[in-house]
Amino acid sequence: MKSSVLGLVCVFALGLLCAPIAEVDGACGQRVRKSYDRLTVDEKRLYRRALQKSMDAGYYIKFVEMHTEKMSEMEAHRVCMFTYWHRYFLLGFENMLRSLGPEFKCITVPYWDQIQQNARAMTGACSSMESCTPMIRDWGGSTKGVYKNVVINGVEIGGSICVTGSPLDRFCEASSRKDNGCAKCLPRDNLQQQPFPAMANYASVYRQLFAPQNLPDASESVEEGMHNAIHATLGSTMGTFQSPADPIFWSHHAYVDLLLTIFLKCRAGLGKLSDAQKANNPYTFVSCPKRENTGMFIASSKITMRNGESGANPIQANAPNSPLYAFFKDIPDQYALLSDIITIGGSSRYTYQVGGLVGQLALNCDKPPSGRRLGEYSSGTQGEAANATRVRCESGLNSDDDAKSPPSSPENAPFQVDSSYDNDVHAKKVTAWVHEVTELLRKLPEDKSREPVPHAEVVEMERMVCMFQDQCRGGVADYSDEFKKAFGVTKPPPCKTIVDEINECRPLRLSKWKETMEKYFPCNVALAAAPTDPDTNETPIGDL
Ligand SMILES: [Cu+2]
Repeated sequence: MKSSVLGLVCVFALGLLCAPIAEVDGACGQRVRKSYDRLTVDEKRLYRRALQKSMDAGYYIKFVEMHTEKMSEMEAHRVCMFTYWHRYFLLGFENMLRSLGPEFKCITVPYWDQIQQNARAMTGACSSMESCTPMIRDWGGSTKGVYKNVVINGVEIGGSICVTGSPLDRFCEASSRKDNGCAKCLPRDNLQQQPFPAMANYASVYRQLFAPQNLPDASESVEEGMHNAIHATLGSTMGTFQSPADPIFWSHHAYVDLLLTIFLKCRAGLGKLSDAQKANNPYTFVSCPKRENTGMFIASSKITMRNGESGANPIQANAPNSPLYAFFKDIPDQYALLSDIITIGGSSRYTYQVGGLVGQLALNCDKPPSGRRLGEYSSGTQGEAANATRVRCESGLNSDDDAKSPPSSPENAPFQVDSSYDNDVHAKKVTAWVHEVTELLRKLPEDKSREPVPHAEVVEMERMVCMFQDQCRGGVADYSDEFKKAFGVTKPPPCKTIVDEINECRPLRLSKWKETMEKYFPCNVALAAAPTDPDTNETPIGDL
């Protein structure tokens, strides 16, 4: 066991950053990230205190700077290294929280289990983004605060309200401000008015993860799927690249990170590849283009992640003169070496505790609980399994590559399994619905007009979920112009493309699709501020 002596690091030049740095060592064992909803009340309070302390210490805003700095952002979004850039970012953030004092030394970022929350939204147990997401309510909600915009690291952000509940009462919007010069609130939109997005549904996430055949495609599929849908639905700060200013960001990205970890586990296995093999494997690293014709990411490419107020005088996070050096110095900064979470070097290795629907994806991969892979029975229905937005109203693909699915691995050990999810009534309803629809689709005559594709049943289920969202959960719309501009998005959300296509030229295969859904999921659910059946894990953690 290494020593856990505390050091003191001060950045005198700024006069702002001065906090104890705990050695980021192995005293806590392997890091295990858990669903926020599975934390105890004390663990939830501890994490929120760490967020507050990181804001007070002046570290928090530096992470917002790195997400917006031009050269860094070029490697972070709309690019094949999206997953690994954010993995490095999260590890540095987690190390920073761990450094804030002995009580925080074993903390991990809790993930936002969006498939589970979507299941609850589907069954009507909750309805709005806020009522479905305990961490939003625990971190200030979205309706109490003051009316003002905030210039976060040089960019003015508005919203329905500037939320003042903890931990946002400690938020400071620029490195050069402190104490009473800080906003002490964070803009959010009214999340009691926003339904939970369909792109986080089990069937949709399944398609996003298992239709792609290599890392760049999987990364893009998740980035353009549930990742963007959640950012866009939350809007305000979360709808911009200043989004790390909202603590929800870290839990959202921990979930994205978990999903891409499931992709690797199901394709190549976790802990199976040497560093040399990681650098040349379709599921871990393939050379892929940078944005704006600036070259290629190659196996030896290192991450660009720089802090500096409003982008001025940027310093690489792991450079010895960086105020964040202590948090990044031990994390491998070569993209290819970040590909497998359980073999990342030094103290950075980590894993996830999983259960419920995301546990099914993690443990069974593209095999449903009955043991048969959904894709084995594809009778040829849709042509766009690999990318729901790629083809619209055409007669299928002419390539046969997409019809071949790599074998799934039975190796489950790398994840920790939490069986307390097993009897969750909402997850069970989704599973029962998946089984019923699978059987109904298999009874239909083969659709000879289209090429067979893997996961055809689940692709059809995603189409049903998108239509259900459109007709029963507040509608499916294109992204706002502001969001498109902020995130550089050019395509509509996959659900929008799907719904338009169903309405224009390709109806759902089951004529009684809506009745089939309503056996499990009520259509008319009014948006509400609180869930209708709060379970025991929804104990409010109160204000500090
Ligand atoms: Cu990002």
